[in-house]
Amino acid sequence: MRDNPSTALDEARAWLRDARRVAVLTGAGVSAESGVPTFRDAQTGLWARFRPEDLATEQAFRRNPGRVWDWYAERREKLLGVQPNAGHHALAAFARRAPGRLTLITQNVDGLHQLAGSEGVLCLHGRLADDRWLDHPRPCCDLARAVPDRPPRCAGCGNLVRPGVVWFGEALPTQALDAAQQAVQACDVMLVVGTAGAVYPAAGLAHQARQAGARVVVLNIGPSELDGIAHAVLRGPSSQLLPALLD
Ligand code: BJW
Repeated sequence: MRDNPSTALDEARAWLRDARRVAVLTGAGVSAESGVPTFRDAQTGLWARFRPEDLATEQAFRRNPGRVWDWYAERREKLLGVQPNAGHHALAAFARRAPGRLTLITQNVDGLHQLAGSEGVLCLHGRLADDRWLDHPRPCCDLARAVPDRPPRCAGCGNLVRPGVVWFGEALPTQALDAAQQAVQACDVMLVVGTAGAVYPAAGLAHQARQAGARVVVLNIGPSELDGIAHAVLRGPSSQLLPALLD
């Protein structure tokens, strides 16, 4: 594993130049410089202030739907004023220059990759902006006609609306996960950017890429749980590292 800054950057750039297929897995760190809080950063991460088992599980929502709805509503509102940063833009520009070469897989629910112009983003943990029904929808359930409340509900059967994100203990969207697995099996280089690498199955994608023979490059401002399997670790903010690597 190389982590001498300039050597590792040069080496990773050379791997990318020669790569036919590139997979990128992003996490909350990519959006940190846009002002979106991460989850596990010691001072500023959401899990430093809130307990995930009180907010990011289906059981928590069933126990206290108003509290969970309000927490997500506040995060949705804050997102309205947020813009993609140079890291999001570098990924979108790379994909535009070489269509079909890059698969962008994200754990982020903030929609900033899409706002930067990335297409076909595989959203493993859903989207904060989306709503869906808590229980299997009956014919009376129509999201557009839900009774506004905290949370909104179906006037017919009382089914509750929940945020369209993936909580702990829930399955990831099958299509996105299948496509992500195919992309990491087929890539020559995998970039793992701004993620602690602590949440599975997303973090397992980097292991799969390595086992399939890809070069794995971690880009992170601090240590991550995936450093140990990386061929190169680039330390720094993703808003600087991604343009330096991809432009
Ligand atoms: C910067 C930076 C800058 C900062 N530049 N870098 C195997 C082993 C152990 C446990 C499990 C396992 N398999 C499954 C599990 C259980 C569980 C899990 O992983 N638990 C672990 C935490 C122990 N996984 C699940 O429950 C998943 N589901 C599942 O497995 O289902 C199985 C099933 C199958 C079939 C039927 C039913 C079930 C679901 C996981 C869902 C995760 N959801 C969340 C919340 C989303 C909603 C919301 O937003 O509220 O997703 S949790 C949270 O963590 C969020 C994130 O997407 C995810 C990952 O976080 P991320 O992106 O890595 O952020 P941070 O904050 O952790 O790290 C930020 C990084 O950025 C840091 O490294 C910084 O240094 C860095 N950084 N500034 C560069 N400027």
